[in-house]
Amino acid sequence: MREIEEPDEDGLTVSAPRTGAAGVPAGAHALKYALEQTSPKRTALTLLNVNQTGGIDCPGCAWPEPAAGKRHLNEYCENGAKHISDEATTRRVTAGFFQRYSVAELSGKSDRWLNQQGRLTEPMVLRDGADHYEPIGWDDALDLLARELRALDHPDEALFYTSGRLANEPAFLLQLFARAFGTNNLPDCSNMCHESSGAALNETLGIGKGSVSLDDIHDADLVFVVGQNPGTNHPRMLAALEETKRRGGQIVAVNPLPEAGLLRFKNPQKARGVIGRGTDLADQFLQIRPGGDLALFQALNLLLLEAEDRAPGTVLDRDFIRARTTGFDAFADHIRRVTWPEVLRATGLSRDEIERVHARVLGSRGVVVCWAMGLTQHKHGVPTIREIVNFLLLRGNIGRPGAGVCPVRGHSNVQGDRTMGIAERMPKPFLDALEREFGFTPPAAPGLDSVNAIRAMRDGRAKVFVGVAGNFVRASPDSDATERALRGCRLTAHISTKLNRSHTVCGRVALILPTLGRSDRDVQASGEQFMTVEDSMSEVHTTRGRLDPASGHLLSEVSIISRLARKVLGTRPDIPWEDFEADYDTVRDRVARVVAGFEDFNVRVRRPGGFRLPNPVNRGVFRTPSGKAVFTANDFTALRAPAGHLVLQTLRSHDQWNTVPYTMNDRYRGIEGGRRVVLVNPSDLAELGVADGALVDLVGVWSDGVERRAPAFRVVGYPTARGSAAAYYPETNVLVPLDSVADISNTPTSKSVIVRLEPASRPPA
Ligand SMILES: Nc1nc2c(c(=O)[nH]1)N[C@H]1C(S)=C(S)[C@@H](COP(=O)(O)OP(=O)(O)OC[C@H]3O[C@@H](n4cnc5c(=O)[nH]c(N)nc54)[C@H](O)[C@@H]3O)O[C@H]1N2
Ligand SMILES: Nc1nc2c(c(=O)[nH]1)N[C@H]1C(S)=C(S)[C@@H](COP(=O)(O)OP(=O)(O)OC[C@H]3O[C@@H](n4cnc5c(=O)[nH]c(N)nc54)[C@H](O)[C@@H]3O)O[C@H]1N2
Ligand code: SF4
Ligand SMILES: [Mo]
Repeated sequence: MREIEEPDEDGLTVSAPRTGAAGVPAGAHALKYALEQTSPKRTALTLLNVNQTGGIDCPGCAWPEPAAGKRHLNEYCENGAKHISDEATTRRVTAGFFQRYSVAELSGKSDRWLNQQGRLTEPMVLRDGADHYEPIGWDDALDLLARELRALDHPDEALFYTSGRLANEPAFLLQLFARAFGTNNLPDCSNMCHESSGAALNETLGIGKGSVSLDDIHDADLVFVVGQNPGTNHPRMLAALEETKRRGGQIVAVNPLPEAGLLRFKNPQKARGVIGRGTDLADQFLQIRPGGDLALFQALNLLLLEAEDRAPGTVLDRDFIRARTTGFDAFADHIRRVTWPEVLRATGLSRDEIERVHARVLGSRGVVVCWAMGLTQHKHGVPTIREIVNFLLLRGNIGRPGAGVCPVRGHSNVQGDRTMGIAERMPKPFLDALEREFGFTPPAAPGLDSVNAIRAMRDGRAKVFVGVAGNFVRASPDSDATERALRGCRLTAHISTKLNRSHTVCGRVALILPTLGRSDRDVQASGEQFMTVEDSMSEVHTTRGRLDPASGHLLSEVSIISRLARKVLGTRPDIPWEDFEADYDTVRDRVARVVAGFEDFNVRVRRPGGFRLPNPVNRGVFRTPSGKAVFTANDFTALRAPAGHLVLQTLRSHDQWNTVPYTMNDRYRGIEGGRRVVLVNPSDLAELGVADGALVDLVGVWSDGVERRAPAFRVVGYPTARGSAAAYYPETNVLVPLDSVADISNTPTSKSVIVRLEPASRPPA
């Protein structure tokens, strides 16, 4: 067996951060990764099909494709190519591999090593007291899991975690099974991701989704890109922003880091982008302090109110505010109490910079605000996003062309999973529809989200953990606490495509249930199947794999969930699980009757490009209790670290997919050959008396007094905002306290961890 070795962590080289993204080098890097993982033939079979009408939906991010008919032959980005080759790899994890490595040995391997071993090929079990996983047949594996589930004192002792890789059909079946079994315990990656966006948008606009389409981005006069690194995490968003600029729009980027993709873009799909200098993207870059965005948008709102005072009737959209919103007066009173010294301290910006943005706002009719984890993973994530809604409502920038809210989603189908009912609390009309369709009463009590699921396992209230896609152990905060929680379970089971850390942190008994990926052909009793996904802009379309499955033993997620459900529930309630498994059209027929907006699902999704779910906001309809959009008054907060400390954000490198690093490089930031680095502003280093290049431990500070330490990080002087630092996730998850969560959304505050730097307690690994 070919073993993939780790490169030396101390092979680190640091060069100046890049000032632009994409272009030819990006394409070459993707192809190199693809050919390392798989054969030229498989590369061609998959890549030519990515994001084509009727092809494979890129398993990367949730950025939408252009309309059918307007696509390029290579409608994918460098990172999309890496994500798909990582799945289409020809490397295999076999029964022999598990015979060779004990679970203890696997626990000692890095996340990257585990992923590089290749695709999982057959179901494996770790029996009580055993050191090694051993093969188990599908029937026995599912019997074992079903027995443990049935033996629980209450269905709420089970947890069903999902990640946004899951397509709509298995997502719908999983929530159906969990609710028929009797629990709403459906924690998902959203809880750690865009939950703050959903919470803020539901409250203020009546729907937890973005309101814009690609055309709105193209047609906007002004686009804000806030708390987001699109050059790495949503690369084709740069093509959309380039189009905005071409049509005369402007872009304002707000970020503590001068990310390459925010500054300039060389479009690899255009000759001009390949040979030329590319497009300058951001017209203005605001290097904000972490957590300063609430203050920034409050200042912009104050400036708008004052401009309206000076020239009444010319700045605010008075008709829109009167007819379509509530809460304006209380909001305005509140904003008028915001003071500049507070704003400048919280943001680290100058008044002049903010006034220049204000001037751009006054000169723009259509404004779109885009954001991602730089806003949602802070204690004040929800109020920050509510303040952005205030900002847009003031000038009627919701529900008209070229304007609106754009939370840029992470996983390719994370939005669809929510639409299908993957959430620990779903609105009553959804549960009622399930009841009508399937003839059982879903549990009414809310279930557990991700953070509460960890607490429940820790406290012995949850005993069986089932993970469908994802890598719960590494995605979650407070790694040591999370690992202890999972080890306390009676059974942990994971439905996965590839090996990851969650398979090595086991309950008393553990199961690995290997499954088909997006790129694999899925053949069932009625023939070849396709599945469906919903992107960040509510476009629903098909995804169909073309490759021969990684092994003859793999089952699809739909098959695994349907068979498990039948074993656990028997024939009550009367749900035709066999039909669902045999023909996914029968699943979609049920979705059409349960989920609003999916009428005629099977017909409409087969049309080229699929269909867009309606967003009532774009018809001026707000499904809030008052029937109007809601202005909110949000308390002003500034995020400060105590003297001698820094605010650490945990983020993604260019070469990773969430918990899975592909290589040790982060090209745009000039970091190569190592991931245990911490980026700090040189002036802060001077103040702290720490040398650039020093080896340090990152030590977390939190009110529970527990010492959280991430050992042996190399300090890199880097132009980040003063007082802040950045290091990669998941290596730093050990530092994020379980109880440090965003108000209302309960999302871990992965972008504001208070740390100090101490001389390293051990040499580099
Ligand atoms: N290649 C690749 N693509 C991905 C992923 C991946 O891992 N790899 N993951 C996917 C997923 S699930 C998600 S959710 C998205 C994540 O997409 P992003 O949100 O772009 O991901 P992060 O790397 O977490 O980057 C957060 C950005 O916010 C900035 N930031 C941090 N704190 C603040 C703040 O207080 N204010 C402001 N204004 N900015 C701040 C950081 O400097 C950084 O640029 O990407 C998706 N796409
Ligand atoms: N500190 C810190 N923590 C974070 C974040 C952060 O910025 N900082 N970001 C958070 C965010 S935004 C997110 S979304 C979460 C991500 O958390 P998750 O979604 O749980 O993690 P992933 O790394 O995407 O999961 C990768 C695994 O998914 C499995 N997989 C891949 N494709 C498939 C498939 O088609 N089917 C099945 N069944 N399995 C598949 C593979 O086994 C792979 O190992 O992490 C969160 N955690
Ligand atoms: S932008 Fe996102 S969805 Fe599109 S090809 Fe790149 S990774 Fe895939
Ligand atoms: Mo995410």
